[in-house]
Amino acid sequence: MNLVEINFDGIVGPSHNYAGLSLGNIASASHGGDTSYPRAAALQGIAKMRSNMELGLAQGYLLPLPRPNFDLMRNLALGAQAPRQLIAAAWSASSMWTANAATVSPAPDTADGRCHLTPANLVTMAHRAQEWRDTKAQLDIAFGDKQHFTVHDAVLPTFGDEGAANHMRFCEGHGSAGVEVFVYGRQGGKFPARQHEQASRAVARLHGLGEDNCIFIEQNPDAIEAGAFHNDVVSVANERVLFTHERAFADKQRAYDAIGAAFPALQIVEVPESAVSLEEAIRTYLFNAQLLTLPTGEMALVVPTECQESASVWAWCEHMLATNGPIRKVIPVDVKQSMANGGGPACLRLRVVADPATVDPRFMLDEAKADRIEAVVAENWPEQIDPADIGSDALAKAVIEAREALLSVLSLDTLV
Ligand code: SUG
Repeated sequence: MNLVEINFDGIVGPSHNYAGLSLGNIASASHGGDTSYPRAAALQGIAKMRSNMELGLAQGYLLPLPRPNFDLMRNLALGAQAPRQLIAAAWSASSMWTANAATVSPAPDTADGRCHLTPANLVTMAHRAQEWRDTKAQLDIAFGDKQHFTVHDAVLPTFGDEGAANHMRFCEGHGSAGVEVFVYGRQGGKFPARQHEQASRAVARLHGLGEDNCIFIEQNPDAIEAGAFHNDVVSVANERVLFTHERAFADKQRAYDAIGAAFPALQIVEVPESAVSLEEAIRTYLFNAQLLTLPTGEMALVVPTECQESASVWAWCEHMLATNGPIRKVIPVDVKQSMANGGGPACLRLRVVADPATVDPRFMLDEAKADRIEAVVAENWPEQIDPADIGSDALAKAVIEAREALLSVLSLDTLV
């Protein structure tokens, strides 16, 4: 088995828009009502995938979900006079943030030696709660090889689950056994805590993780209050490394000790408040980075260009590179269309450790396919969407036809 990390990015859908739907997500709230540029958004995402492939890394993708969601509109009896935000929910392209598509436990960690995936119920936000069944339909195809994968149903919506965005994995190498860390929030603050502890524990049980290879840690309520609606806004892990803001966890020493006890090779790269404030980290998404192991064995951090534009964040990155730490490269990428809705490079990808030969090839990217996807996007994705356009029949038709053109080019018409 050739177990490698494959990043499955969400292709940004043709209905990408700014509706201010996510309470507690500061970018979403502050850009609500802006004009969006779906074509540019999708091209930015494809450019990021290409850039990671050029680093020599395996790349896959998941497809936009059917929008507008007429089932949801019927379910909530959404006529033309319905509240704008509810109509916008049925149009949301939020499935682009595949870090929320599912939680993934690779085969070396699980009791039955299969890779387990549980789609996230995303129950806290109406526009996201509609995603999981359609997401699962894709996971069922992409990871349909039952000898190597098990795809579960989402956990009961009583317990909010937001998927891989609140999950980290530590290991010596991606193909070796790992320790999985689930980060949950406690309700009662100004903003919703979207990840429930019981959802994390249920996912760990479903995946067959053991007492010694999974840990549950509370997120710092101050971080949620400052706008870190998922843990991946304030920390990210890869192999031995935890890259984190010092205020990410409710009790940082306990968190570091617990991870270190289960995984003694742990290396912590902590960014202190004195170097980058929590607010600046959240504004620039320094931690919503892809921390990647390059074929040379070095680690690279793929950050949004917003980091380069921030004096304190960039000074910290330069300082980090000048020291002898485990992260040897920082690579800025432009994902501004997604960032304006609170989605950085890490939100846009779901990590799956697997042998690429066991994944349905229709979900794997290569340069020729990237060319074809780009051509479909350039020809069919709306150039811009003004908030007043949401709900219009003409735009609905354009969005549906654009997605169908993509499915057809990728031989995935069964998802229509
Ligand atoms: O769920 N934004 C997404 C961003 C998800 C980011 N994902 C991770 N951190 N992994 C969310 O809040 C905004 C949609 C709008 O307002 O139109 C939105 O859904």
